Amino acid sequence: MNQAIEIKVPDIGDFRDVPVIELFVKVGDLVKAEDPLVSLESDKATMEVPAPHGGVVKQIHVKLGDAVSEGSVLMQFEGAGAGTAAAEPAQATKPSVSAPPSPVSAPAGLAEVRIPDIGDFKDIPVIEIFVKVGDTVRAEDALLSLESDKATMDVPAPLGGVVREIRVKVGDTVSEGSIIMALATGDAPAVAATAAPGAAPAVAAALAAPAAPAATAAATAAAASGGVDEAAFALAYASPAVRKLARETGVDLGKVRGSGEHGRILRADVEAFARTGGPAAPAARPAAAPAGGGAGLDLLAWPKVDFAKFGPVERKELSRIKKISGANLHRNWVVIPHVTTHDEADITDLELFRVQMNKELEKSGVKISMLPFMMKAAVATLKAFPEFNASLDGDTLVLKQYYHIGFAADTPNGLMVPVIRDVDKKSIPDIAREMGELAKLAREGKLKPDQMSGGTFTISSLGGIGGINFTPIINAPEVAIMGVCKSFWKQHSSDGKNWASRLTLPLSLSWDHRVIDGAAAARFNVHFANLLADLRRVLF
Ligand code: CAO
Repeated sequence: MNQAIEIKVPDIGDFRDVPVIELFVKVGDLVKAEDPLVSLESDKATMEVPAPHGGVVKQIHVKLGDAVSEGSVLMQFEGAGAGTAAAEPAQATKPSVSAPPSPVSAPAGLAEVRIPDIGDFKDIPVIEIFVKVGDTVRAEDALLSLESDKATMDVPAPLGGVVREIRVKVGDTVSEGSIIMALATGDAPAVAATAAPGAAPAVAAALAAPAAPAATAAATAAAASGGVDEAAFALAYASPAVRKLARETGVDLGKVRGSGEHGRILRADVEAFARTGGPAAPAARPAAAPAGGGAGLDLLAWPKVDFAKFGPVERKELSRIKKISGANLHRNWVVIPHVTTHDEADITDLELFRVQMNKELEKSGVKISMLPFMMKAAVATLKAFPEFNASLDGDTLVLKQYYHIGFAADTPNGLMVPVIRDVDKKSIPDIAREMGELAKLAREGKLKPDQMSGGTFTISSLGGIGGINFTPIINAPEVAIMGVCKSFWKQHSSDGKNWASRLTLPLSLSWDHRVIDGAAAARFNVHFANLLADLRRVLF
């Protein structure tokens, strides 16, 4: 006898009130055991609830956006299978995500690990993979390492399991949401589904999407669509069910623009793509960005010299950070019309004040160098010259109303630029303390992406080392950078008659001539120098 049976949300670990983001079935659909029914997505994980058994969908009790928890009734089934099977799902999803740093998608025993929120970073290369297929990992174990031009980041396992599949290789680039590997969790078998007697069908289904068995569909699709980019397919932000659908319908997932939250590709996106056969319109490129092929400079080839002909040499590969930051510096130098304006600030009084302040703070353990004062002076100057606290977006200038100041830090791995947020709201000792902490993290290679992003202006201080002037390279998309060298004593006179020795700080402001004019840059420096000469105007 056919009878209706309620399908409930299985055990989903500690998650509560998780929104339904996708419904894979409608009333009247005939589903098989383990077919995905709905997708739930919290801020940390995406979970597909599979059918515990086959049946016909009689009623659906949830709609997109509804928040559900373990035990919430999702739908009712009717069918022969429904009457006999247990009400509990065959294999409840158990993400057991205690403090998951990266989002997972867990279709009944198989968790797809994605790149977590890594700030504004995009297309970051994978530089190392710490695990191989078959390895057992615990939650928080490092899975792989990414390296941007500014930081190296380890991506930890969001939950424990056995590595079933690795979807990336060293050198691939990834962004937030890219799927990097699949972990067999809970009771799921550790070996390939086909070789494991009793492997959960959902596991097999999930694996079938990217694995070889789908080759026929993929090959047909490739022929029809001009070839599937497997690397882009593997990294697309989509659930296993959607990936499977893409394979079945011959859609190259890498070309589909996701309409879901954070660009997640939904079933409807794949269906629409399959219908129209074309990719969604490409995102508009900001006009300020350089053309992909560069400026097409027709330059002489780089000279190839056998240096060993002239004397002994040693070859040493550039560090990874240097290689990446070098590429960024090169782009910024070539694309931005840099001009550097030099000036000097009289910091005689400020230095006395700084020394006095350090005496008073001796017991607190905070030591204040010239840099925190320069940060404060920079903010006050940026407020007076807002176009320096801006970025170009095509023909539009985006004027920022916050003051996050980056500072260049010299580290054994290369140059890093940590950012101190809301400098306008912080005291000098607070800035000094935070700067010390960030500089330490930078030297240890432990800066997090959000500690290096969002800067609006940068100060590059070589004052602790030496130099008279230099040309700092603008840290795009910022439009100006203040370079500072070592202070020195200089005879100064304002009338040519009375002379005095003044401690003088050399300033080198590089600015983007597309945004800033020479007169504004000279005024900026004068304003900045005047503030340092009388910092009471900034501090009080
Ligand atoms: N003139 C004279 N002395 C200065 C000075 C200046 N402009 N700036 C700093 N000093 C002094 C400090 O007071 C300190 O003196 P004491 O040891 O006697 O107290 C000493 O130089 C060392 O300072 P510091 O470098 O430790 O501290 P800081 O706050 O000035 O700088 C940091 C911190 C992280 C910016 C710095 O250590 C650093 O890495 N600088 C290099 C940045 C760089 O590479 N820039 C080039 C990038 S290319 O565009």
